[in-house]
Amino acid sequence: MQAKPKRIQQLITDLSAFTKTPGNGVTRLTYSKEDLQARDYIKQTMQSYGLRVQEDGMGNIYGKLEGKLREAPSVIVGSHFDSVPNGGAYDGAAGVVAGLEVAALFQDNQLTPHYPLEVIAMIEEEGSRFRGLMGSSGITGSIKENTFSEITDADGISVTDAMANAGLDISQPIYRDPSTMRAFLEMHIEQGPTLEESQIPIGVVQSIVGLTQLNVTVIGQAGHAGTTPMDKRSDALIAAAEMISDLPRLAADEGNGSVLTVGQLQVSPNAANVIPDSVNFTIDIRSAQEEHVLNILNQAKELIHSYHNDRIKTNIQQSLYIRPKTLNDHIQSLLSDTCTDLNIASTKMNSGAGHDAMVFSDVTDVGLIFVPSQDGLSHCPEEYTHELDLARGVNVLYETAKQLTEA
Ligand code: HGY
Ligand code: MN
Ligand code: MN
Ligand code: MN
Repeated sequence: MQAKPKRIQQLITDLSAFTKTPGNGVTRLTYSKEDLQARDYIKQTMQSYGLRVQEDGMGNIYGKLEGKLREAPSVIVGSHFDSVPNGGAYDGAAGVVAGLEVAALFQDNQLTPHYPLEVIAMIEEEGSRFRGLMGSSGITGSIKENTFSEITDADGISVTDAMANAGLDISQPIYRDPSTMRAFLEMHIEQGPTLEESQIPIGVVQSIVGLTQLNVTVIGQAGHAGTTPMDKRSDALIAAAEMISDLPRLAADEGNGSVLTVGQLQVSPNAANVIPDSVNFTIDIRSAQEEHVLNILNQAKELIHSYHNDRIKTNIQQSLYIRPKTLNDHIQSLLSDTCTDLNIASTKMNSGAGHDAMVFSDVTDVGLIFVPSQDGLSHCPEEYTHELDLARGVNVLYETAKQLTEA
C-alpha cells in the first residue's frame, strides 16, 4: 500500500490549527500554548500508529517502531514542528507528517523492520523564540544543556525556565550517541520555485548553505523629540538605519548566491516623541561556500563598528554559526534510485534554507528530499504544497526507509 494523500492532508490541516494567529498563518513558537497543543496531537497520533512515544529533556518527540533487532541503531524520519511568526502550514510540519505516514505505511503493510524506525518531531528549528536548529543541536550535542539558562527569548525568559513552565520532564536525556542512529531522513517543502518551474516532483538535496546569524545592538541617548537640537542628538535608530541600508551591498558584492537579510528590528523606547536610545536588529548571512559567509561576516562587523564613536555605541553577538554541508552520497543515491524505481522524476538540488538535516549530517548518514512549493512561497500564510506532491515524497521516503531498516 502507498501513502494516503487524504490522511496526510488531514494531519497537516489539524496541526495548522495549533496557531496563535488563526486566519493569518501558523505562529507556533517553542514551548508556547500552541506548541503544547501540537505536542499532544503528535503524541496521540504516534500512539494511534502503534509507536512508543518518548519526549527528550528539551521536548523533542520520538515515536519508535521497534525492530526485530532490539537496541539496534534507528532510522529516524521527521522534521521540526515549530514555525516562524505567521508562517505556513507545511514548513517542518510536512516532514513530521511524512514521518508519521511512513510509520503508518509500515503498519498498513504489516511490516516489522529489522532496524528500528523512529519518527521525530523537533522543537525550535526556526529560532523564532530562542535559537535556530536548537532541537536537533541538542540531540547531536552541538548545543549543551548547560547553556539553556543563558539562551533567552525577547522577553528575557530562558530556555530552562520556558521548559519548566511548559511542564517538560527535563530529567530525560537529550543527547543521543551517534551509535543509536543508522540514518536521518527528512522531507521538507522546497520553499523556492525550482521544482514547480521545472515540473519535477522531487528534489534530492546534495548540499545546504552555511549560515550565521548576528544580534546587533546600537546604543545612543534618549531625548525629547521637540527640545533636542538636531546637532545634539545621539539617535540610535538613525545610526542603525544607515547601517542596515548599507549591509545588503556586502552580499551583492560577494556574489556566488550569497544572501544577507535584516529580519528583526526592535526600537527602544519606541515612542513617537522620544529619540531612540537603543536599537536591536538581526543579520542573517548565507552562502554555499564558507569563505563567502566569512567574508561578508567580517565586512559586516567592520561596517557596524565604523559607526562606533563618542555618541553611538555598537555591540555584535553571534547567535548561530553553521558551516555549509554536503549530504551523504550513499543516501542521496538511494533516494535518487528509489525515485527511478517508483518512476518519479527527481533532480539534485542545493538548499538555501537551513534544515535539521544539516545538524544530523555531523553525526550520521542523512537524506533530505524537497517537494514543490506552490509559487515558491514559504514563511508566509500562502505557503502550500499539494497533497499528491506530499504523498509522492512520502512514498520515496517509505521505500528508502524500508531499505535502510532491512538487515
Ligand atoms: O531559516 C531557515 O533557513 C529555516 O527556515 N529555518
Ligand atoms: Mn523548516
Ligand atoms: Mn523555516
Ligand atoms: Mn512630555
